[in-house]
Amino acid sequence: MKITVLTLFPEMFENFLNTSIVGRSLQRGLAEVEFVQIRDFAPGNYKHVDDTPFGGGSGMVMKCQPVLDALNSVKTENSYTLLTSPAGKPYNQQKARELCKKDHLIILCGHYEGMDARINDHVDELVSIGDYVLTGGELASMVIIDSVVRLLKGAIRDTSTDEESHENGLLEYPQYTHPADYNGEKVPEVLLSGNHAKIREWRVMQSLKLTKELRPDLYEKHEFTDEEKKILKKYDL
Ligand code: 6GU
Repeated sequence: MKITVLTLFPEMFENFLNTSIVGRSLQRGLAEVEFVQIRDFAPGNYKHVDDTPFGGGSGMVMKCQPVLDALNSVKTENSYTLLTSPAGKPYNQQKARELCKKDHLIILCGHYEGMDARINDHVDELVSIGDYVLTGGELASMVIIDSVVRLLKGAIRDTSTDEESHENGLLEYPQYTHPADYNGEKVPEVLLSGNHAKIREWRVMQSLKLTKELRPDLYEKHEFTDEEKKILKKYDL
């Protein structure tokens, strides 16, 4: 997969792209990330990429010309284009699963107080990573890249994404490692039992219980499997 990031601040990505799972995956060639400096497409000596908003108001707005010339310099019929925006569609694990199948992902990082709205019609979708405001789309773009690259075949062990939070619409069950007794705080007995059926049941029960408590919004939408229904009944959740 190829990922092209259009930004005014490519240097923000440096450590991120060289570290941990993402760094290793890029080194192994599972994905390639390239940058396009939007400012390179601004004319003249001043290289202005933004201007004052029509109708007045505070702040500056990014101009169509440098942004769309930058975008058109890399777009092909194989590209899927995202614009990061606090007004975008909420990003989630399902979207990450969709994006990891694309050949060429282009992420246009919104910046300053806003973008000329005519830019919206030149991308496939606007995405937001949550209900808060960032100064720019670079952090959002890194969130998207991280969540997509780790899903590429060979990035991590195939099985390790299956039971994660959000993969099945629920939060993950709690995990523990050695020691079994940490200053009197004990690991749940069932996990030491070696009884795999019991352990599985406990994990599903915990996953359901935690999701109901902490994320009633997810719990409400969840379509319960037969196994989950049985466990809900048994534990009176
Ligand atoms: Cl994608 N961009 C910006 N600037 N702020 C955000 C966001 C994106 N998602 C949440 N807040």
